[in-house]
Amino acid sequence: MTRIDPSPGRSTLGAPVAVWIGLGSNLQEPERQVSAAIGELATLPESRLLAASRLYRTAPVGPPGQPDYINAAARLETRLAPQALLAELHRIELAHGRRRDGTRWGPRILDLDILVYGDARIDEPGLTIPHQEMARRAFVLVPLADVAPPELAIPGLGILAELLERCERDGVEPLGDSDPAE
Ligand code: A4P
Ligand code: MG
Repeated sequence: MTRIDPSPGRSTLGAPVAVWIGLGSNLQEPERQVSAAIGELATLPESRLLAASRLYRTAPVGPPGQPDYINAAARLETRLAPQALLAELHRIELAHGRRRDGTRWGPRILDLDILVYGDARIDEPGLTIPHQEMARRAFVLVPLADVAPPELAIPGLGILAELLERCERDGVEPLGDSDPAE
């Protein structure tokens, strides 16, 4: 993995929180959408992008007939509160032209999910952390394992390596030309 150097000269005062973000797209050149979004995560306020996974081509989970997805994961540290981070992610989704039509698990230009926010367990209107479905989803866990230690404890869900062992990895393939970055 290639290390993304934290920007030099940036303040390290305070206690940033370790955060993992899941990225997904299956519309409008998904590879480009996900790669660009990773670049945009690097520009979030009060945050540093520490690592990005490979890009994975994944079979769609949800309504049939939709295109394959490109999925990835990113590791950040941030001083943004969870709701402020979510607002930043929605801003990026909107800038990519994301429109929510209410179809659950339907096709999308860009989906950015907060998977893990430190050791927080949050259940508020519009924000559930850890992301509810992640424990069962190889398209989330496999990219996450590129940028998180196997012993990562996902609050309320379990240890990453154990969740990975239990999930069905078929249909999750790294793209040949993508390079994990840490
Ligand atoms: N929300 C709540 N918690 C969070 C969180 N931790 N991070 C809220 C981000 N958002 C969170 O999401 C609905 C609302 O969830 C948001 O407004 C936010 O306030 P959405 O993205 O508009 O709706 P959705 O994505 O259709 O629903 P959901 O349940 O979030 O879907 P998922 O779980 O994201 O699944 N198959 C493959 N292969 N790869 C994929 O990436 N993605 C999905 C979507 C389905 N199938 C897929 C993939
Ligand atoms: Mg979502």
